[in-house]
Amino acid sequence: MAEYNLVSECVGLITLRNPPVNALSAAVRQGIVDTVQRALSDPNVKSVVICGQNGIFCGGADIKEFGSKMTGPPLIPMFHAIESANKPVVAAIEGSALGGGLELALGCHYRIAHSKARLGLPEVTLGLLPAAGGSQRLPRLIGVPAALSLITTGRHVTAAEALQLGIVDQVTDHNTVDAAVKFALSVAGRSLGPRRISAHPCPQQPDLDALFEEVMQKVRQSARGAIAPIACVQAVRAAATLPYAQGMERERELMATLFTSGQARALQYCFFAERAVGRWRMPSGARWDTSKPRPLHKAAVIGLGIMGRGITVALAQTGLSVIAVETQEKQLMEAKQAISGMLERGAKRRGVAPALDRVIYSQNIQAVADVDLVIEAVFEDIALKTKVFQQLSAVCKPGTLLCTNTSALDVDQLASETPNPELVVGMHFFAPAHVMKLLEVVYGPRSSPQAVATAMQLGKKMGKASVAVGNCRGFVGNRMLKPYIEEAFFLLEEGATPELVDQALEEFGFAMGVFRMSDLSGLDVGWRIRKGEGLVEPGTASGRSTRIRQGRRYSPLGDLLCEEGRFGQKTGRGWYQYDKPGSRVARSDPWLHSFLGAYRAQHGLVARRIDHQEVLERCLYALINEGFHILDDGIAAGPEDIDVIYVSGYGWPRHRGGPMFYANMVGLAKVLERLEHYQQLHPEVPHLQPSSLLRKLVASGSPPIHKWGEAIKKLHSQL
Ligand code: 3H9
Repeated sequence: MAEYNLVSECVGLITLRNPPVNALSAAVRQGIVDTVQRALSDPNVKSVVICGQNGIFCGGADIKEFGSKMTGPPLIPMFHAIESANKPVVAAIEGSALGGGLELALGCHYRIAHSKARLGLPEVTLGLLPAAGGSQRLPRLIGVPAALSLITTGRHVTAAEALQLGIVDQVTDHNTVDAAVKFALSVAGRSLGPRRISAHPCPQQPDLDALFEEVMQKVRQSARGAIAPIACVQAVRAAATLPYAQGMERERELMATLFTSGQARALQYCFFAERAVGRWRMPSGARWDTSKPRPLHKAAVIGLGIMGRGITVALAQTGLSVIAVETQEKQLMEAKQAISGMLERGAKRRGVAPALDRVIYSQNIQAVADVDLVIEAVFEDIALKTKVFQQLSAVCKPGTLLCTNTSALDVDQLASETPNPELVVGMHFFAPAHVMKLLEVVYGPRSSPQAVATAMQLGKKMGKASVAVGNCRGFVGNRMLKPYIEEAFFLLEEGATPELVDQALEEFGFAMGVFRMSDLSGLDVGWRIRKGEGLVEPGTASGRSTRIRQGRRYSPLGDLLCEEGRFGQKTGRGWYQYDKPGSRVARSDPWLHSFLGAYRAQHGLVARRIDHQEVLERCLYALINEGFHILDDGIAAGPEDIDVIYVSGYGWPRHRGGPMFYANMVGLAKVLERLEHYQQLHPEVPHLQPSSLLRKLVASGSPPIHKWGEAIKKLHSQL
């Protein structure tokens, strides 16, 4: 709703009231219509100020209303009524003015922002475009190139940038409403014609066609199949080339297509999933966030390899003091140089001073005695990590949280090496740790809720999508990746090429196909893990290797490449070839193709034609099937947790919502049918065996994804 007050005797003050972000729900829209009418018809009122309660102007249209039938007054006529008012209307922007919130402000005649405010049109991130006139007004106000940059990316700008761009008229460090009321008084009675943005054409832009062509090309490339960014360019083009009324019609048409699209549903699902995961429930539905996180002032990182360095930077950037420990002097000096460089570059990008003095370097583990939290990031070896944990237990003050950065090892086993297993959690960072968005917080059966709450809050402070997951081999992300990669290997055996598999996955929207990704992260990583699992047989290179190991189909292709010294980008050769070690441009390698031919001949395999559909079904459904196992095992609290992990850490295209959302969109019955089909063809591949949860969900009528939680609980209670 909206509240109305008369202030300074002649200013009508309208306050949006809809916590927490004053979203434009039906009640708020009705409130604005009513209060604007009241202010305009009151002869005592000379000008009007619109603000939001609780330090936030407006977070835009109410996204929760999108799925249901529209009630209440629509936005567009409401903004027109404000713009055509005969008294000046001033927006007082505190906190955020986003989406419909900024569109409301653009309908006003003047905009005053607090210096800490952020403004933007993020609709594209929800699979939409600013369709309450934003795509038509913003280019008219700030010019086509700047509007394209904001609308196609959804980027938020600071008040200072908004002032520079001409979005706001004034920035204040003081009380924004007071400043806006003062401003409103000063402009009372002035002619409003020049302030009505819709009445102006866009500022002149030379060579408009070339500009749009270039932008469209760039947007298509980065959109990776998402349709909203393209519609955003088309809408701005309409603003630049058509009269306002026709431009609005084009905006409406484009929005109509987007609004009901599967992509918009997927992106809006991601928005809510990220927030739900932040509340990190237990699989049972119980919530742990009632447990108060511990205050953290001082942290330590043990082991300064690539991961340890990134973690040190991430910690220092959140404002913590960090003791960075590496036992070898040479490595310590190298790490110091690398960490300082990363901190300096990061600070330059963010326009702040580098936090160099927040990091203290030491060769001695005793230096961590008084820290509140330690993140161990030594080499991925359980014996080594065990030793470090034993040392830490002896050195650290009572109550210090002990976290292990592991991608697969048993967190509970490490916890059992300490006298206080409740203080142990896993923090699975992704390289580079100061850049990558995802953090899996792994709780063992004995981790205390407070320890997990503290790790989750630390992740949030680092700006990460933090997801609490249970303890199992590979946790959630890597456990699901295993069948995905194995299917890709099997497809090569059966006749596919790395190029074909990668193309299918990249057309689906992955940032990188499985083989390009494997070349980037290093083939030796998986080789080492498979060796640890006893899967790699000696003599593989001689061709004597078997393709059934530990009772199931196994492809030794990755091992064979490693035996050839082909570790991927770092050696200049892997599934592709590179101009030089470290180069990023993957080129087809004729050697690899003849190697695959020879391998198939050696094993009596006849290459067959494999199409993109089969690549997607086998790789993605195998991954999704593992996701259902994970839900069944209670390792992830819900499908949202899995989806956030895949979208923020594994390059899954956000506009497809994550693997579990995708399964829901494709239809659970179809996923089950295809898994059964492939399982019949490949009975020696256990990961194609449909999970019992998937079967049960299909048998119970394939409930929509938001009802899976209920269904899972019911299924478990029937056991
Ligand atoms: C639009 O405007 C379309 C128009 O162009 C025209 C259409 C015709 N609606 O993020 P937080 C909830 S599209 C409903 O944790 P923060 C959110 O779910 C919209 N609910 O807080 C959460 O709920 P819960 C374009 C919303 O302080 C709670 O508020 N606008 C909305 O970290 C707190 O959210 C956007 O895309 C909403 N619009 O960040 C802006 N926004 O507590 C989306 C939030 O139950 N919003 N909620 O989990 C944001 O970016 C951030 O929420 C914001 C605050 C920066 C505002």
